[in-house]
Amino acid sequence: GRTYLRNALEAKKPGLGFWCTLPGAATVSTVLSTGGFNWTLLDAEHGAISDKDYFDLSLAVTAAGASPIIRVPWNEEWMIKRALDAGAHGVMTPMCHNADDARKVVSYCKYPPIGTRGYGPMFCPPMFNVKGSVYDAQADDKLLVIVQIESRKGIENVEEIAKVPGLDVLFIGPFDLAKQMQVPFGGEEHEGAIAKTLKAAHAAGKTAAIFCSNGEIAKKRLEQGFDMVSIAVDSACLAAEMERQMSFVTGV
Ligand code: 3PY
Repeated sequence: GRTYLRNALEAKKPGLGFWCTLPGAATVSTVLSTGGFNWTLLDAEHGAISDKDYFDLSLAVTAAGASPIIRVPWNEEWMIKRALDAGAHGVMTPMCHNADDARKVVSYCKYPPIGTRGYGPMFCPPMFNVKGSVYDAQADDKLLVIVQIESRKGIENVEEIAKVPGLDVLFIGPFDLAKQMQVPFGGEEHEGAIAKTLKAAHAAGKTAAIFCSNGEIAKKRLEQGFDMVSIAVDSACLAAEMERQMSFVTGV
Protein backbone atom coordinates (compact mmCIF):
# COMPACT_ATOMS: atom_id res chain seq x y z
CA GLY A 1 0.00 0.00 0.00
CA ARG A 2 0.89 3.66 -0.20
CA THR A 3 1.65 5.47 3.05
CA TYR A 4 4.34 7.80 1.80
CA LEU A 5 4.48 10.42 4.55
CA ARG A 6 3.95 7.97 7.42
CA ASN A 7 6.71 5.73 6.04
CA ALA A 8 9.11 8.67 5.77
CA LEU A 9 8.40 9.85 9.32
CA GLU A 10 8.73 6.34 10.75
CA ALA A 11 12.08 5.98 8.95
CA LYS A 12 13.15 9.32 10.51
CA LYS A 13 13.27 10.98 7.11
CA PRO A 14 11.94 14.54 6.84
CA GLY A 15 8.38 15.15 5.69
CA LEU A 16 8.74 17.66 2.84
CA GLY A 17 5.54 19.22 1.65
CA PHE A 18 4.04 21.23 -1.18
CA TRP A 19 1.29 23.59 0.02
CA CYS A 20 -1.47 23.52 -2.57
CA THR A 21 -4.05 26.32 -2.63
CA LEU A 22 -5.08 26.11 -6.31
CA PRO A 23 -7.40 23.37 -7.52
CA GLY A 24 -6.38 21.38 -10.58
CA ALA A 25 -4.82 17.95 -10.93
CA ALA A 26 -2.56 19.20 -13.74
CA THR A 27 -1.10 21.91 -11.49
CA VAL A 28 -0.45 19.40 -8.71
CA SER A 29 1.15 16.92 -11.11
CA THR A 30 3.37 19.61 -12.62
CA VAL A 31 4.62 20.75 -9.22
CA LEU A 32 5.17 17.24 -7.85
CA SER A 33 7.05 16.14 -10.99
CA THR A 34 9.88 18.44 -9.84
CA GLY A 35 10.64 15.82 -7.19
CA GLY A 36 11.42 15.59 -3.48
CA PHE A 37 7.96 16.05 -1.98
CA ASN A 38 6.45 13.28 0.14
CA TRP A 39 3.27 15.12 1.16
CA THR A 40 0.98 17.78 -0.24
CA LEU A 41 -1.34 19.95 1.81
CA LEU A 42 -4.66 20.47 0.05
CA ASP A 43 -5.80 23.68 1.69
CA ALA A 44 -9.57 23.86 2.09
CA GLU A 45 -9.26 26.33 4.97
CA HIS A 46 -7.68 29.30 3.19
CA GLY A 47 -7.11 27.89 -0.32
CA ALA A 48 -9.39 27.88 -3.38
CA ILE A 49 -10.15 24.20 -2.74
CA SER A 50 -13.50 22.69 -1.73
CA ASP A 51 -14.56 19.17 -0.88
CA LYS A 52 -15.50 18.39 -4.48
CA ASP A 53 -11.83 18.95 -5.42
CA TYR A 54 -10.51 16.48 -2.82
CA PHE A 55 -11.01 13.40 -5.01
CA ASP A 56 -9.13 14.45 -8.17
CA LEU A 57 -6.41 16.28 -6.24
CA SER A 58 -5.81 13.32 -3.90
CA LEU A 59 -5.50 11.01 -6.90
CA ALA A 60 -2.97 13.33 -8.55
CA VAL A 61 -0.94 13.57 -5.32
CA THR A 62 -0.84 9.83 -4.66
CA ALA A 63 -0.05 9.08 -8.33
CA ALA A 64 2.99 11.37 -7.98
CA GLY A 65 4.23 9.46 -4.92
CA ALA A 66 3.18 11.87 -2.17
CA SER A 67 0.56 11.76 0.60
CA PRO A 68 -2.50 14.01 0.29
CA ILE A 69 -3.12 15.81 3.58
CA ILE A 70 -6.32 17.83 3.65
CA ARG A 71 -6.63 20.93 5.82
CA VAL A 72 -10.33 21.16 6.51
CA PRO A 73 -11.88 24.59 7.16
CA TRP A 74 -12.57 23.81 10.82
CA ASN A 75 -12.60 21.02 13.39
CA GLU A 76 -16.05 19.70 12.43
CA GLU A 77 -16.94 16.03 12.20
CA TRP A 78 -18.67 16.30 8.80
CA MET A 79 -15.75 18.23 7.29
CA ILE A 80 -13.23 15.66 8.49
CA LYS A 81 -15.44 12.84 7.21
CA ARG A 82 -15.55 14.39 3.70
CA ALA A 83 -11.75 14.62 3.64
CA LEU A 84 -11.16 11.09 4.87
CA ASP A 85 -13.77 9.61 2.53
CA ALA A 86 -11.98 11.23 -0.41
CA GLY A 87 -8.92 9.16 0.51
CA ALA A 88 -6.74 11.67 2.33
CA HIS A 89 -3.69 10.10 3.97
CA GLY A 90 -4.16 12.57 6.77
CA VAL A 91 -6.29 15.43 8.03
CA MET A 92 -5.14 18.75 9.46
CA THR A 93 -7.44 20.93 11.57
CA PRO A 94 -6.87 24.62 12.37
CA MET A 95 -6.71 26.20 15.83
CA CYS A 96 -6.32 23.38 18.33
CA HIS A 97 -6.54 25.17 21.70
CA ASN A 98 -6.56 22.27 24.16
CA ALA A 99 -6.55 18.50 24.66
CA ASP A 100 -10.33 18.32 24.24
CA ASP A 101 -10.05 19.84 20.75
CA ALA A 102 -7.37 17.26 19.90
CA ARG A 103 -9.43 14.37 21.32
CA LYS A 104 -12.35 15.45 19.12
CA VAL A 105 -10.19 15.37 15.97
CA VAL A 106 -8.89 11.91 16.86
CA SER A 107 -12.43 10.67 17.49
CA TYR A 108 -13.70 12.03 14.14
CA CYS A 109 -10.78 10.30 12.33
CA LYS A 110 -11.18 6.79 13.79
CA TYR A 111 -13.90 4.20 13.38
CA PRO A 112 -15.77 2.82 16.40
CA PRO A 113 -14.92 1.71 19.02
CA ILE A 114 -12.02 4.21 19.13
CA GLY A 115 -13.94 7.09 17.59
CA THR A 116 -17.13 8.03 15.76
CA ARG A 117 -16.09 8.09 12.08
CA GLY A 118 -18.98 7.17 9.78
CA TYR A 119 -18.53 4.31 7.34
CA GLY A 120 -18.37 4.94 3.57
CA PRO A 121 -14.81 4.78 2.23
CA MET A 122 -15.74 4.01 -1.40
CA PHE A 123 -12.96 6.14 -2.88
CA CYS A 124 -10.22 5.50 -0.33
CA PRO A 125 -8.64 2.17 -1.37
CA PRO A 126 -7.09 3.48 -4.64
CA MET A 127 -5.36 6.30 -2.75
CA PHE A 128 -3.56 3.68 -0.67
CA ASN A 129 -3.32 1.14 -3.53
CA VAL A 130 -4.99 -1.53 -1.39
CA LYS A 131 -8.26 -3.48 -1.46
CA GLY A 132 -11.24 -2.17 0.48
CA SER A 133 -10.93 -4.77 3.21
CA VAL A 134 -7.30 -3.79 3.78
CA TYR A 135 -8.23 -0.11 3.96
CA ASP A 136 -10.95 -0.89 6.50
CA ALA A 137 -8.55 -2.88 8.65
CA GLN A 138 -5.70 -0.36 8.52
CA ALA A 139 -7.34 3.09 8.33
CA ASP A 140 -7.29 3.79 12.09
CA ASP A 141 -3.55 3.06 12.26
CA LYS A 142 -2.38 4.54 8.94
CA LEU A 143 -4.23 7.85 8.70
CA LEU A 144 -2.28 10.79 10.08
CA VAL A 145 -4.12 12.96 12.60
CA ILE A 146 -2.65 16.45 12.53
CA VAL A 147 -3.67 19.48 14.59
CA GLN A 148 -2.43 23.03 14.24
CA ILE A 149 -0.93 24.84 17.20
CA GLU A 150 -1.42 28.51 16.43
CA SER A 151 -2.93 30.30 19.43
CA ARG A 152 -1.88 31.43 22.92
CA LYS A 153 -4.17 28.81 24.47
CA GLY A 154 -2.75 26.14 22.17
CA ILE A 155 0.77 26.99 23.38
CA GLU A 156 -0.31 27.06 27.04
CA ASN A 157 -1.85 23.59 26.67
CA VAL A 158 0.66 22.14 24.23
CA GLU A 159 2.04 19.44 26.59
CA GLU A 160 -1.47 18.03 27.25
CA ILE A 161 -2.35 18.26 23.56
CA ALA A 162 0.81 16.34 22.61
CA LYS A 163 -0.10 13.50 24.98
CA VAL A 164 -3.52 12.83 23.40
CA PRO A 165 -3.52 9.20 22.18
CA GLY A 166 -4.04 8.79 18.45
CA LEU A 167 -2.75 12.26 17.63
CA ASP A 168 0.25 11.99 15.27
CA VAL A 169 1.47 15.49 14.41
CA LEU A 170 1.58 18.92 16.06
CA PHE A 171 1.74 21.42 13.22
CA ILE A 172 2.60 25.04 13.99
CA GLY A 173 0.94 27.79 11.96
CA PRO A 174 3.47 30.56 12.59
CA PHE A 175 1.49 33.36 10.96
CA ASP A 176 -1.68 32.76 12.95
CA LEU A 177 0.40 32.14 16.05
CA ALA A 178 1.95 35.62 15.86
CA LYS A 179 -1.43 37.26 15.19
CA GLN A 180 -3.33 35.31 17.85
CA MET A 181 -0.61 35.93 20.47
CA GLN A 182 -0.30 39.51 19.26
CA VAL A 183 3.49 39.33 19.26
CA PRO A 184 5.96 40.21 16.52
CA PHE A 185 6.59 37.46 13.98
CA GLY A 186 10.05 36.04 14.59
CA GLY A 187 10.43 37.80 17.95
CA GLU A 188 11.47 36.20 21.23
CA GLU A 189 7.96 35.25 22.43
CA HIS A 190 7.02 33.85 19.04
CA GLU A 191 10.18 31.74 18.72
CA GLY A 192 9.78 30.67 22.37
CA ALA A 193 6.29 29.35 21.64
CA ILE A 194 7.59 27.50 18.58
CA ALA A 195 10.44 25.95 20.60
CA LYS A 196 8.00 24.92 23.36
CA THR A 197 5.82 23.11 20.82
CA LEU A 198 8.80 21.33 19.26
CA LYS A 199 9.89 20.12 22.68
CA ALA A 200 6.40 19.03 23.77
CA ALA A 201 5.81 17.08 20.56
CA HIS A 202 9.08 15.17 20.89
CA ALA A 203 8.62 14.53 24.62
CA ALA A 204 5.33 12.79 23.78
CA GLY A 205 6.82 10.87 20.85
CA LYS A 206 4.88 12.91 18.27
CA THR A 207 5.92 14.50 15.00
CA ALA A 208 6.83 18.19 15.19
CA ALA A 209 5.87 20.14 12.09
CA ILE A 210 5.77 23.76 11.00
CA PHE A 211 4.58 25.78 8.04
CA CYS A 212 7.49 27.38 6.14
CA SER A 213 7.06 29.87 3.31
CA ASN A 214 10.19 28.81 1.45
CA GLY A 215 13.02 26.31 1.31
CA GLU A 216 15.50 28.52 3.16
CA ILE A 217 13.23 28.71 6.22
CA ALA A 218 12.37 25.01 5.90
CA LYS A 219 16.07 24.07 6.01
CA LYS A 220 16.54 26.13 9.18
CA ARG A 221 13.53 24.50 10.87
CA LEU A 222 14.76 21.00 9.97
CA GLU A 223 18.13 21.91 11.52
CA GLN A 224 16.28 23.00 14.69
CA GLY A 225 14.82 19.50 14.92
CA PHE A 226 11.47 19.72 13.15
CA ASP A 227 10.44 16.49 11.41
CA MET A 228 8.03 17.90 8.85
CA VAL A 229 8.01 21.21 6.98
CA SER A 230 6.31 22.83 4.02
CA ILE A 231 8.68 23.97 1.28
CA ALA A 232 6.61 26.35 -0.86
CA VAL A 233 3.09 27.51 -1.68
CA ASP A 234 1.84 27.31 -5.29
CA SER A 235 0.10 30.70 -5.46
CA ALA A 236 3.04 32.50 -3.83
CA CYS A 237 5.53 30.83 -6.21
CA LEU A 238 3.50 31.87 -9.23
CA ALA A 239 3.19 35.47 -8.08
CA ALA A 240 6.89 35.76 -7.17
CA GLU A 241 8.07 34.28 -10.46
CA MET A 242 5.67 36.36 -12.55
CA GLU A 243 6.87 39.50 -10.78
CA ARG A 244 10.49 38.49 -11.38
CA GLN A 245 9.90 37.87 -15.09
CA MET A 246 8.01 41.15 -15.51
CA SER A 247 10.87 43.02 -13.84
CA PHE A 248 13.20 42.05 -16.72
CA VAL A 249 10.85 43.87 -19.07
CA THR A 250 9.79 46.86 -16.98
CA GLY A 251 13.01 47.29 -15.04
CA VAL A 252 11.15 47.63 -11.70
C1 3PY B 1 -0.13 29.84 9.62
O1 3PY B 1 1.06 30.15 9.49
O2 3PY B 1 -0.90 30.44 10.36
C2 3PY B 1 -0.66 28.73 8.87
O3 3PY B 1 -1.64 28.14 9.24
C3 3PY B 1 -0.01 28.36 7.61
O4 3PY B 1 -0.44 29.17 6.57
